[in-house]
Amino acid sequence: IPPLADPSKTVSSLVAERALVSFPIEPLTQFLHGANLDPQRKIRNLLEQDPVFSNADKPFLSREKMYVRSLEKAAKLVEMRKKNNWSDEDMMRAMMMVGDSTPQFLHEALFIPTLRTQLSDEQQKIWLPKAVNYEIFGCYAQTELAHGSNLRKLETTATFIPETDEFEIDTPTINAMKWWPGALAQTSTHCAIYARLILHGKDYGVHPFLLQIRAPGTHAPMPNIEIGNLGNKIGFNTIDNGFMRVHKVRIPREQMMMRNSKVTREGVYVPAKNAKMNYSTMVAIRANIVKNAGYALGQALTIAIRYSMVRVQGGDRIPSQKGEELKIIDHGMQRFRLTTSLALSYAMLMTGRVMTDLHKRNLKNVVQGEVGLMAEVHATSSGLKALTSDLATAQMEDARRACGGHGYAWCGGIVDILTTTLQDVTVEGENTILHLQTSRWLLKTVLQAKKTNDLSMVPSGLRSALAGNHVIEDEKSTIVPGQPISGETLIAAFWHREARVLQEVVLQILKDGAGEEAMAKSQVQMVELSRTHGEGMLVRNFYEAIAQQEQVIRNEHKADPTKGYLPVLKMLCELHAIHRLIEQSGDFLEDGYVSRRQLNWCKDRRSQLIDLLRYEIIGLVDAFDISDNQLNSAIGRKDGRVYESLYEWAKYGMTIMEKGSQGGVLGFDEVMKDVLAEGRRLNGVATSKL
Ligand code: 6QA
Ligand code: FAD
Repeated sequence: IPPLADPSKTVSSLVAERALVSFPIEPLTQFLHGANLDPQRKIRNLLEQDPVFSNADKPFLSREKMYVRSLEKAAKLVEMRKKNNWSDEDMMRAMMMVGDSTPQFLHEALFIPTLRTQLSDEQQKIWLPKAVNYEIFGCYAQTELAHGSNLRKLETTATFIPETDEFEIDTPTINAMKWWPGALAQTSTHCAIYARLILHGKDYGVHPFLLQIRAPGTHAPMPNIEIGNLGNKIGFNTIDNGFMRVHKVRIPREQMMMRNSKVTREGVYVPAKNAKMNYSTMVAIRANIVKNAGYALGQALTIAIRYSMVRVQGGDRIPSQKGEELKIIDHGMQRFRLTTSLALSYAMLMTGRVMTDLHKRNLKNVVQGEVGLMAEVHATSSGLKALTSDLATAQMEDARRACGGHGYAWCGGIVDILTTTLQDVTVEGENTILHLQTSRWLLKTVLQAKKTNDLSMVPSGLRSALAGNHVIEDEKSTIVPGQPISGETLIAAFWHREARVLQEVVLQILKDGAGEEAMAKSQVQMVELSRTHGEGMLVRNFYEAIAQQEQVIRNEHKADPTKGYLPVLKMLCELHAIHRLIEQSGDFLEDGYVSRRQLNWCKDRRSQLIDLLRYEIIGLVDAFDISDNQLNSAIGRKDGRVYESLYEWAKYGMTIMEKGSQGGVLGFDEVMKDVLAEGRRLNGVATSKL
């Protein structure tokens, strides 16, 4: 956003709001970011000193210029990495701090991890240094024009040619051409290409290979490779998503990625311990999407909540207002929308951590050839990726609407983050497909437990919910009017709901014969099952994160956990669980787990919590620690100087628009002059007289 004069000034309403927050912000920021915080801030300081990382011009650029600008940022990051000796993790941090997407993301987050998890140690010695030093730049080419979700039906082939010890890569039909890969159209020199392995006429299914696609020096496509750009998308337009046709291109056998499955010089196939090891990049990105969902929503809410404390509109007829208008945050509906979304973003952040830890544990195992955790990690990351990307994008859109007209403007800042994040419901597996994966795993686990009479695989909360009679009479209820509702009660409610949905799906599927046919028939219920599973995890992980932090504050920080941010987080957590229960109350009410009267008490408690949190929410968003350059928002800036900033932004836009017509008014000389002159002529006014 264009800078303003007198940068130390903050509008008085935000100063007053911040003064009312009950806890110091920094310890909460430290809790949210953990060990990442210091390196993150160090890197951000470096970035923000360099004008190349300013995002002010982004909305005014053509798509071509946007792409080149993002490459300039990427090139600078590469330079900085070398100069500052950044690790892979530092580079990921830097990319997240840029506040813009660059094609480098595909190289760093998809291509290099694919090399690390799919290349053998010997192959890594050759290829990793090239990739890490940017001698080559890569992308992930899996999806085809006609197939993306169902990987078993990809058509690209890699046929072994024993005579020359090579593979021949081919996209035999138009449908088979690679379609969608980011950084494929212009940026990459190489790609990880997923193709069916054909050995002596036999099809061994989809495997990864390394393919050079552009020539060194000229960057022209290699012979027999046709590459193109897919054009504009809803967002993410700094990235060159592309297509590629490959006509019988030979690569050495050693360019099959052979960490997991192998083909020997004799053409013998050595299978991986688990064929799904080929898919580990997808699992990693799904886990990453879960990790980032709460943060992306937090970014939109930082904008919407700050703006709602500066914007004043309506309410002047309320007698106590004595003719003064209200800050829009003080309209009940605005506060309700934004506070419940904020609770969700925190719940997702807590779950993101659990997902990251689980994924890291699995990755360490997989690289060493241990596959025991894979199915669980695949199921957990699939359902959570689907749930969190759905919820985050829906609530971001709601936050955008909550900013009225200025939310629709690009310079409001939510449009860019929303349209970038919208891809997350599609990429790495369309959300429905992924929910179905989670449900399959849940159903299998429960059916297996039932068959063997061994319930140890079934989580204990679910076990007791499956076994118990959960009708709670009002007089025995742990939901009491005007009182906090305990974590145990709310967690048990979510287990109960999941158990009920699970039982319904199991019964239906058993009735229909328990095979693929039955599951295909029950897709709607299966997606519901995965969602209920994920919703329960969001609630449990939030409570568990708070309980753990309470111990850390007491034992490690030697401080009092009843002071500071923790009591506020507890309210936020309770609000999250109660709000999600009310939002889906049909499921909880149906067989009496929660009575209608108890539901009304829940609603009262929700309102109470939203009121209690009224003067905390600015602290809760400031604690995300998102800089103004990352937000790139005229209305969400930390100093609250919304109207000055909107005006500066529009003036800046005008200078760019006017440049187009060499000092005149863009469009007038080229088009409007004649249209207006013709109008005047028709009205009988001589143009020459004017
Ligand atoms: P099945 P089968 P059982 O947003 C970010 C952004 O980045 C942009 C990057 C975007 C990059 C991409 S890359 C392309 C991603 N493509 C997909 C395809 C989705 N489809 C699939 C599979 O086909 C499945 C998972 C649907 C599986 O299909 O069951 O067939 O393959 O499976 C048999 C059994 O194996 C189990 N299984 C499957 N996968 C795994 C697994 N088990 C462990 N690990 C796995 N990975 C499966 O459950 C089956 O089990 O038999 O027991 O039921 O035969 O038909 O994946 O995703 O889009 O950019 C940035 C800027 C943002 C981030 O920040
Ligand atoms: P489809 O499967 O055609 O989905 C269409 C609809 O059919 C969906 O509603 C889906 O739920 C439904 N459907 C399909 N099958 C079933 C089923 N069995 N049961 C129930 N419903 C079903 N790919 C790469 O390889 N590399 C990349 O870098 C890459 N980047 C991308 C970036 C963007 C911005 C986008 C949009 C896509 C990218 N992709 C990439 C491709 C992406 O991974 C796929 O588009 C995605 O996996 C969805 O697959 P699809 O397009 O085949 O959808």
